Parts: sequence; C-alpha cells; structure tokens
Amino acid sequence: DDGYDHAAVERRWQEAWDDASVYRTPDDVEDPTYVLGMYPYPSGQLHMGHVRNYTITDAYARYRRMRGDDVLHPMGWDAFGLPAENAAKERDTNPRDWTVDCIETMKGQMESMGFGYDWDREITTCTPEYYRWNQWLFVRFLEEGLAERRDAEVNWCPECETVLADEQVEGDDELCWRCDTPVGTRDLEQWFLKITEYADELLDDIDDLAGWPDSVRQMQRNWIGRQGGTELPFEITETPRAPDGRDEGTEPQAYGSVEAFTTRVDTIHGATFFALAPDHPISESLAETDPDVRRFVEEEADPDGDEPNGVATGLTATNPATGEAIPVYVADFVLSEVGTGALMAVPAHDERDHAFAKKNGLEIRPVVAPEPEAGEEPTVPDVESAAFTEDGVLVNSGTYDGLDSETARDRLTADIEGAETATQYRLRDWGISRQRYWGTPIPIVHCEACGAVPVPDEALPVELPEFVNTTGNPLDAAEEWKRTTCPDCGGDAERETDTMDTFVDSSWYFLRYVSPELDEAPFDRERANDWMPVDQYVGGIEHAVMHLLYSRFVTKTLADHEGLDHREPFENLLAQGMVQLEGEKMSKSKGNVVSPQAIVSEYGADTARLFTMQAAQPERDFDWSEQGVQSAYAFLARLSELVEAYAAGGIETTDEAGPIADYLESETEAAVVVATEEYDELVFNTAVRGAQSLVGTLRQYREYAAVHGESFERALSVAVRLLAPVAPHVCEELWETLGGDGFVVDAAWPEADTDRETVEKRRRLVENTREDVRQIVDVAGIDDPERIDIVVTPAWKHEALNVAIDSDAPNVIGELMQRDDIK
Ligand code: ANZ
Ligand code: ZN
Repeated sequence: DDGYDHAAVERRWQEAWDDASVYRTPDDVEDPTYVLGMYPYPSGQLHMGHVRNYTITDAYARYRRMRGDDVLHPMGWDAFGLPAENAAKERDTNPRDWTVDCIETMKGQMESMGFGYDWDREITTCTPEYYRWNQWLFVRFLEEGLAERRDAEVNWCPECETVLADEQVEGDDELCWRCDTPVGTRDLEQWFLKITEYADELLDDIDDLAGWPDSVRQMQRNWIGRQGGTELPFEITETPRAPDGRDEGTEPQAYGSVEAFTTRVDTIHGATFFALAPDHPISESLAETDPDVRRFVEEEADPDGDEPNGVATGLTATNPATGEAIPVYVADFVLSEVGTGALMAVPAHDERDHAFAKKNGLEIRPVVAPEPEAGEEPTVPDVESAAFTEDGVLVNSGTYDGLDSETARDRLTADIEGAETATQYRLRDWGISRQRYWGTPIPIVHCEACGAVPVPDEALPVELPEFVNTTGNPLDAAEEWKRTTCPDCGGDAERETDTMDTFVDSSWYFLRYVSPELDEAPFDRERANDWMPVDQYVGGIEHAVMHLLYSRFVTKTLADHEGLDHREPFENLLAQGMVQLEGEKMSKSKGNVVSPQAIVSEYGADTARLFTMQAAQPERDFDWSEQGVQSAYAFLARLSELVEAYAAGGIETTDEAGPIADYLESETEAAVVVATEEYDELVFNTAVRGAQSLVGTLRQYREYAAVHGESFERALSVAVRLLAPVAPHVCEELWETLGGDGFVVDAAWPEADTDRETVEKRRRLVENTREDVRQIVDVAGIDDPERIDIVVTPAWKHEALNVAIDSDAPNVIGELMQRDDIK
C-alpha cells in the first residue's frame, strides 16, 4: 500500500464539485455561518502561510456545512499596493496587467488545493467596481465630519517616494518596511479619518471580544493606549535676561497660562522645570526673536535621538502647588501630538526628565518614597543616579506628605485651581493619503474658489488614468486626467492626486462579499445583517493591530450611519502560527522556502492539507518536515487501500457481532464525539488524530479476524466523513466507493449519542484492561499479541484470565484478582 493516484483523484473531484457548484452560497439563509480567511495580496505565488491559513478556513467551512449550516466562504484579492507599481516599473508593464497575471496564477494554485470557495463572490479591490465604494465611503466620512484635511508631518521614504504609516517604519533605525531605506519626514496636506472619535468605544468593546486571542486584544488595547491623568495650568512669565541686553530691573511680564498633561500629579512638588514641544505655539513664537530657540527648533531638535535635548527660554513657569518659579525649556522629548504638547518635568521620578536634568544641571528633588513596612517611616529614595518611577508614599510635599500616590493624585487634582482629570490616547487619526498611483483615487476636486470639493456620487468612480512610468507619482504627471471642472461652481479645477492607503480597501471588504455585484450601495443591508458578523476570521498575527482596528472602526461608523446592525465585524478570530523550516520563518532571502506547488504535484493537495493541519494546533508555529509530509501521504494511501479492499469484498466479513464489534462501535462513537468537539474549537490536529486512530484500529481488526460487516462499514463511513474537511478529495472518492449518498461535501456529519466524559471514562477502563491483559498474556505465554490491541473488553479479559488460570500463573492472577473491576 505505498501510494494512490492522487493527481487523478484530485482532478476528478475538483471538476465534479465545480460542475455541481457545490460551494455556492445559499440564497435563503437560516443558519448563517460566515467563514473568512484574510484575503491575500496577489504577489503571484501561494506560499505555505497561505496554505495553512486557507486550509484552516476551508476545513472549518466544510465542517460547518456538513453540520447543516448555510455557509459563506468567499475569497478575493487585496490588489492595490506598492509591489505592483514597483514590479510594473521593473518589467516595463503596468500594475494592472501585472496584478491580473498574479491573480490568475494564484487562483489556479488555490483551485489545485481544493479550497471550497464560492468564486461567484470573488472581489478584486483594484477594479473600479470595488474601489468606487471606497470613494463613496470616503464621501460619507466627509459628510459625517469623520474625514478631514490637515497639514501634517509625515514619514517619508526617499527611495519609494511615498508617505509611510508609523507602522510601516520599522525598528530603532526607522527603516522603510519595503526597501529598508532610513525614513525621513515631510510636511504635507493629508486626508485623515477620525478614528480617535471612536477611541473609547474601540477600547471598551475589546472586553466583549471573547472569541479573540488575549494577545491580540492586549495589542489593540496598547495601541489605543488610553491613559487617565490630570491637565493643569502653569502661569508663564517672561523674565528678562541679561545677555539679551534687556533691562534686568523691570517687572516680569505675564505670558499667559499653558496647560500641561501629567499622569503623575502626585509628583508635582518635585517638578523642577517645565518643557514645551519644539512646535508648541510658544516655542514657535519665541523662535522668531530668540536665535538660540530658533536654531534648536529648526536644526537641533531630534525627537528620535537617544538623548533628550533642549534649550532654555528665559521664561519661568509657576508651579501651581508650590508657587515656585521653575525654568521653561523647549525640549525635543516633548511631542506636540501627545497631551497638550507641554509637560511639568519631575527628574526624580521620570527617566527622560532625569536624563535631561543631569545634562542641564537641574535640581532632582525626590517627593515619592517606596511604601514603608507597616509602622515605619518612609525612606526618601536616592535619585541621584536613577529616577524612582513607581508609585509610593509622598514626602517633601507639605501637607500631602504620607499620602499614597493614588490618593494624592485625587486630592491634588481637586485642590489645584484649574486642574482637571483628563484622558489621553496613544491612538492617532488615520492618515490615508498616499502619493502613489496604484490605489483608490481620493474623490476630491480642488477648486480655487470653493476649496476641496467632494466628487458627487453620480460621478463615481473616479477611475485611475493609464499608468505612466515616471519617477514621481504618475497621477501628478497625468495632466489631462487632473484637469476637471468644479462640481460646485463649474469653474476650472484639479483632481486630488493622492490615493488611499490600501488598509481602506480591507477595512470593509468582508461586507462586499455578501452582495458583490450590488450596484446601488457597497453592501446589501439585509444580507449584511443576516451574515454578519464573520463567525470565524483567520489570518496572520501581523494584522493584529491595524487591519483589525480599522475594520472595527469602519464597522462602527457603518452601524452609526448606514444601517448596519452590527458594531463588531469579527466574532471569533484565529491568528495562525507560522510554518517554519528548522525553526526559522520561511523566506526568499533565507532560501528556505518550500513551495506548495511542488508538494501538490508530488503528494497531492490532500497530503499538503493533512500535514499542515496535523502538525500542530493552528495557533502554533511548526516546522515543515518532509517526513511529516510522507507520513500524511502514507496514511491517506492506507485509508484508500482499506476502504477499497472492503468495497471490493477483499475483507472477510461475518454477521456475528461479538466483543470486538462492540469495541469497534464504541471506538467509532468516541471518534465522533472527540472530532466534533475539536472541530468546533478548530483544534484540527486532535480532531484528525482521533479519526486516524480509528482507521488504525480498523486495520488491526481486519488483520485479526473476519470483521463484523455492519460495524466495520459504519466505522469506515464515519472515518471518511471525519477526515473529509481536511482531505476532501480522497474522502470524496472513498465516500463514493462506500456507496455514500451524493457528495461527501454535503453529507451529514455523523452523530454520536454519548458525551466526552463517558468517552474518557471508557477509554481509561480500556487502557487498564489492556494493561492487565498484557500481563496475563505475558505470564501465561499466550502467543497472540495482535489480539490484545483489539480485544480489550472486560469480557475478553475474563476469557484471558481463564487461559491464564489454566496455564498456572498464580502470582499475576492473585494480583489481578485484588482489583475491583475484575471480581
Ligand atoms: C509628570 C510626571 C512625573 C510624568 C513622573 C511621568 C512621571 P507615560 O510616560 O506613557 O506615562 N508627557 C506629557 N505630555 C507629553 C508630551 N507632549 N510629550 C512627551 N511626554 C509627555 O505618559 C504620561 C507622561 O508623559 C506624563 O506624565 C508626562 O510626564 C509625559 F514621575 O508628568 B508625566
Ligand atoms: Zn469651485
């Protein structure tokens, strides 16, 4: 039994499924189950990560279908993006043709894997039929006040000549994620979607996402980064400085009050200086008259540097708790987009402030001590060499001495005039403008008289012009395309030449699948309300933050404004682990890539699928192993041989039931119970293992004796169905061989009328019995070891016991007779 004709079997059933349209989504939906794998970027090659991702969704979709659900399991292409543009430049073609080619290749590869998609619902984001709705959504965002144009400093990759999202800038060296060039900055007018307006809801609703991995939920929480703190005013005074030649004797001048944000107002008595961001309005106005400040702001400030840098301003701030005048600096570790862009600095309790104070010879005054032992006085910490950053007990803080940090924060916020509790987020608005060709044109017309005017819905889509190979943005070079008239006043105007971040495409694509051809709206509300949320979403952990957060945000806006009844898009999320080789991620640069196509042609898709599901739990990384592939293949070959031998009458059968048939029936039940539970939880490796061991038992039984026809056949039919979600082609073939009704794809999932607990109990009993019988046989010298592995019912043990008694092995018998289950 060293093989089977996998190529013929797979070809045959792929055609038969296709002819019968077995994967069509039903129109009437009673038990909707929406199973979705993250759609791929059409790079042109399906890799092992795809194979694993899509085998998980496919096996689960097949399982749910056999359970009788109405299943939506679609596939599409995340088809815009930089690689297509770069490839087009390299090959002197255009991004569209390159993308279409890649899609064709990958679709063929997916079909060869036997993934059961409803291809009638295929979507491709670079088609005007799709991106039209990105534009439509953008105009809705504008109408709702959720989109805005702002001047913004952006990450700029000089090599790709494009703006990068923060997340596309990698590592401490801040390199471009695509080309590893060091990233710089630029000021540009950019479009933003105001995701920050949903920050609280996005954060709070994470608590309800019980079907998501904790790690992903925590990553989302950290990304949103909500922090409670205090905002409080500091009076700023101009103290004339001698070197400026100004008169030292005059009265200080009031400069106004500046708000600072702090999470540690309990440390306010230790605030020994005040710091402003380089682009704080006060810093900018000082820069006009003070050459030191100007030089710092324009040249020296380096927010990404290892050390905090700053320049004294000659201003002082009044500490509202102590009334003390403290110096004001402009410092590059203060960020204008965090809090208020100004902070009270406490060198004794904050690391950056400490480093800055050391550098500039400023006072380091400890005001919080570690919590003392009960009944003891707090010991003021030594903060000369490092800050003490934890909460503790206040010292050097006047009437607040002895309070714990938390209580002190509440008191001080209440006591300081003008202080208020405040919340601050790490999350920023979503900048979606990209200076790139291969994306959705932002549907805006710039008119000198009317400003930025949205393109009316009737005029959508704004289609991309033909690609031209230039160094900059091809849309800027498309003179004819750019020239247009203003939708408001009819005057001459120019089109916006930026395109959208491709994360816009993927932030709602799961909704397009419910009505992919709809011409009036991005999605059919009723169908979306039926199918959504996605029951099971599967994809890579690299999308744990942005894609999932943007999708959640857009879903919430659609619930608020477009009649969607769901506020969360993905009910259950599985982040699949990596397929590695010798512990390393497969990558072209490491030269350790195993091609799925090679495996499919040598062993078949079923083997590739079985191996990837069997190797580990879906969340775990696992190592590719040729040996593992071969053993998966050998298993499928043995299964085929067994079923075919049985169907061809090559296995001797009897009508007479007996202990072996009983045993087999309960093993079959057990396999159903375990596999069902494990498929429900997407623990495919365990589900498969159960079915495989049932097949092993059947093979032993057949070796041993004439098999009980009815229970043997039922066991075969069960094994084939339990394995069908993972190895669909060969199971379809064997289902036919067994005379099953219709396709196994549509067959009913086998039922069992026992539960897991009973199964486990029985298994333990069987194990004990088997152990006992082994001993008996050993001592009695019964030469029939095969039989032990099969015949392990208590009834048979008695039989074996009798043999043992006959053969006079008193010690073992005596020992065995002590046990309850034998007496
Ligand atoms: C006083 C203080 C004392 C602070 C102390 C911290 C520790 P994290 O660091 O994540 O807790 N901050 C406020 N505005 C800022 C800005 N625009 N740019 C950079 N840093 C800013 O964030 C909160 C702290 O960051 C705030 O609390 C403030 O320093 C600083 F022992 O205020 B703290
Ligand atoms: Zn106009």
